[in-house]
Amino acid sequence: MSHRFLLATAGLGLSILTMPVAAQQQLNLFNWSDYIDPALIEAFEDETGIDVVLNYYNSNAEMFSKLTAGGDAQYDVIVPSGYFMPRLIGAGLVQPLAAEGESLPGREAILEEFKTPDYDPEGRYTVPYLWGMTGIAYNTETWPDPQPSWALLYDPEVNDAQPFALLKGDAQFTFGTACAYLGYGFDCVGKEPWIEAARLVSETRQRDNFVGFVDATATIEQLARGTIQAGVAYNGDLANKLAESSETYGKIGFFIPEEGSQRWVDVLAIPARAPHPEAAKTFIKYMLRPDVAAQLANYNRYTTPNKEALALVDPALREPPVMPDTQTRQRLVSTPSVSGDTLQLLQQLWNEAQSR
Ligand code: N2P
Repeated sequence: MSHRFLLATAGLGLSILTMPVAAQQQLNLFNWSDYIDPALIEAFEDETGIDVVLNYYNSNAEMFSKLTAGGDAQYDVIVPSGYFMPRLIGAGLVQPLAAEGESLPGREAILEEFKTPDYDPEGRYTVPYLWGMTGIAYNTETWPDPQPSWALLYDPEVNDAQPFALLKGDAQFTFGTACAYLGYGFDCVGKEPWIEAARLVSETRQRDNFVGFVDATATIEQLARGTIQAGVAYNGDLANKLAESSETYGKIGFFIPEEGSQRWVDVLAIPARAPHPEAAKTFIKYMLRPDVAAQLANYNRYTTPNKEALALVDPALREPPVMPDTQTRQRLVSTPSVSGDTLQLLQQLWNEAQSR
């Protein structure tokens, strides 16, 4: 029996002898890669006696397909982007965090603007984890002073020869980048803008310098290696890598295109058939603690939706480029949640855009 397990059960006295090894002593966390400080996991394990098993994904689409393939009975906590929640709720893949009319203790620490979001109006299914922005990451030696525009990816006259990538994984995301460039706004929804976006993505794919659809985290690695010169990435991922090694990542720049982009919120949720739902709630309550939320943000270089944590984070996280200035904020929109026929149309156009 591990030392940690003994500690956790010491208070239970003799009953331990008659109990099977507690089923709640494990937590299967399914998270984006490189998205939590390992020290936070260790501290949680030490404090609670719960062993954390980590599994990773790199896009909402990847997470969604694992959940529908049985992952909803395998994982205890997932970290989808907020706009993905209605799809998960609609497909019966997540469970409420608290009974109706009740709320999870610790929720009061959340900033007002994140308490009753569109994707979960009563705050029954989610607790916000971190928020950030999507933009273009590029090689500053190739483009010392680029126009901050999606044209760097979509206009062959702006970039006729340098290798570049588009974002893999989620239709709405990549169509958002195309829609913004075409003037429909990143939060475009509906047949007309999506057909145009699909056409643009499809044409772009056929350019000689298009390398492929690449996940945002991998985009940064490919930029560092020189495989690509421009792609789509998230602000904190780059900041985190820069803090790790300015030598490897120092030549990568980042901007929020002037035509607009996305501000996303990632959330904690519990899959419908999670094997350890109580451990999951213990973990979510832990993540709501201001000191823990601040450490999470400091490590990841993303912005915290936790009001009390905001006072505790590294001051650099309360300033640009991590915290957008007023001008940048005006260019940011949330991705709207779509469902039913609209979602089907989106998937169909996305499949076509990737294969035609
Ligand atoms: C993980 C970044 C994930 C944020 N490295 C995307 N919403």
